[in-house]
This record gives sequence, C-alpha cells and structure tokens, in this order.
Amino acid sequence: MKRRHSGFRPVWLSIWLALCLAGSTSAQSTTGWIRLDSVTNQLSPTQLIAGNTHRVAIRYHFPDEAYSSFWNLTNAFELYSPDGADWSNLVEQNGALIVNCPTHVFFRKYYTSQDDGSTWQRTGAWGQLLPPGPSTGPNSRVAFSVAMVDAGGYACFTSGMDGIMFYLDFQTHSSDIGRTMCVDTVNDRGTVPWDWASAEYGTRLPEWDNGLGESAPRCWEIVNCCQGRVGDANLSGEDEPTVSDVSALIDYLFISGTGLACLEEADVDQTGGINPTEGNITIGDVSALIDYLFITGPESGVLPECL
Ligand SMILES: [Ca+2]
Ligand SMILES: [Ca+2]
Repeated sequence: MKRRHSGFRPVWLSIWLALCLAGSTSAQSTTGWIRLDSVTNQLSPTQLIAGNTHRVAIRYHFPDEAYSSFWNLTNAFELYSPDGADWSNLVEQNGALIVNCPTHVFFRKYYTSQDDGSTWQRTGAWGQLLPPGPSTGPNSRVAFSVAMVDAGGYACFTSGMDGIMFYLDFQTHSSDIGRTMCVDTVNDRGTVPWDWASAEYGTRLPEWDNGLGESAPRCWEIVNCCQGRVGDANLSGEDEPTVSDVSALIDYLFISGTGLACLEEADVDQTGGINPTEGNITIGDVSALIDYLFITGPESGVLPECL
C-alpha cells in the first residue's frame, strides 16, 4: 500500500529534529550511579547492632544506552575495619538485576592482608560467587567486583534500569562493641578510577553514594543494642518507651513468638542480668513496662539503665 505524502513542512521537521537532539544530549549527560541502598540491623545510620547479621544492598542505576551495554566493570566494594573489628559469615547474594540476567553476570573475589588494601590477592575465579565463609580476621579487607563477560548480557540491562545488583551479608560480634566496620568502593584493577566501560561507548564513571548522600566510605560503630534505659522492646531507637513496646512484648509472648531484636531492651526487669535469653522475657517484663507507663507514670516511675 502506498503511503500518502504527509506534507511535513521543513520548518516543523527542523523543530522536531532539534527537540530530538536536545533530548538525546540530555540523556547522555545523565550520570549513572551505584548506591548503598539499605542496611539491616542498624541502630542508626551509623551504628550496627553487635551480634547480628547485616545485609547491605547495593543498587545500580543505568540511565541510558551507554550504561546498559557495558561489558566490563571495575567497580568493586570492600569490607574492612579500620580498628580491628572481626566479622564472620560473609556471603554474597544476588539481587534482582542479576537474578534476571543469570548467565551473564559474574562475581569474582579478592582477599588481602594489607591494611591499606594496596595489594589485592585474587582468590576466586570468574563466575564464582563468594561462598559462605569465615572472617578474614581483623585488620584485613575483602573486596568484591562484578563484571559482565558475555555480550549477550546486553539484553538484560535496559536503558533506565534501576535495581539491586547484589547484597553483602556479614555478622558482627559483641566482643567488638566500640569498634568500626566500613563498606567502601575500590577499583579491582589498581589505581585508575571506577569505570563502566564498553568498546562502543567508551569510558563512563559511575557516581558512588554511600547511602547518606556522600561519595565516601560508609562506616558504622558496632554498638550494644541496649542504649540508655531498658524498655525499647520494639527497638524503635527511642529511649522513652511507648505502648508500642508493650505491644511488641505481648506479641512475642502470646502471638507470634518472634520480633524481639534486642533481648537486653526487652528484659525490662533484668531477670537475665547482662546476657538475657528468650526465657528471661516473661509477663513480668510486660508488667514492669505497664507499671512505668500507666501506673507509677513516667514522671515518678523508674526504668533501669542497660547493664
Ligand atoms: Ca520503642
Ligand atoms: Ca525479664
């Protein structure tokens, strides 16, 4: 079937072309980014609760075609402690971006015993996920990188894609309360900047956001979950308890049997001393908290300090 001539006038064509060019210029100037998206078992954005497993989610954003067709990434991440804290049960887990692209994205891993991370020792082969393993020990660092090694992976990453690339899980220890854990970026090839490279589009440098709006390491002090006075059974972070803390205790004791992230806060009457167990959480703790909130009242009632 023959098309009829649209009668498009040159002036409209020029405007249309100008708009298209303006749009593409704008898209190409957008910078891709990688962000520390979320962390579990924090007490605050700069405090990790000792003895818990923490899951750090790393989010990638590919703003345009150039990012979505990368074939080689040098952006890696390191876990370390500047003051000798230990960690264990370090595991990588795939995020949705990798799950949706299962055959084209691979991790490799490096260990080093250097405090400054200057000498990375490669200990994993291409295609390997970091297996669950022990700590590398205090004063060591472990780094991860992610790379795409198959051009077929291009199809997995589309322009504008934004999602979790992977998770890092690690456990902190009560023996390290007061020490520090950090996650930072590191280049796995040496000294050159981070790069999302593709032969077709050339070098692109993604921005790093540590989750606090900074292009810097994200560091946490390892802290006891119990802070100030006891009673924050729902671990909302407030020292002054509320009826929600009573609800958390009742839910734990009589309904779900779960949900207490800090037994030291929940053991309001401190029957468990410095190291309470689940058996120390009883109706007595509910009574003590209700007494403080509704009978003696916060004005004259007293809650004990954390031990
Ligand atoms: Ca609370
Ligand atoms: Ca108790």
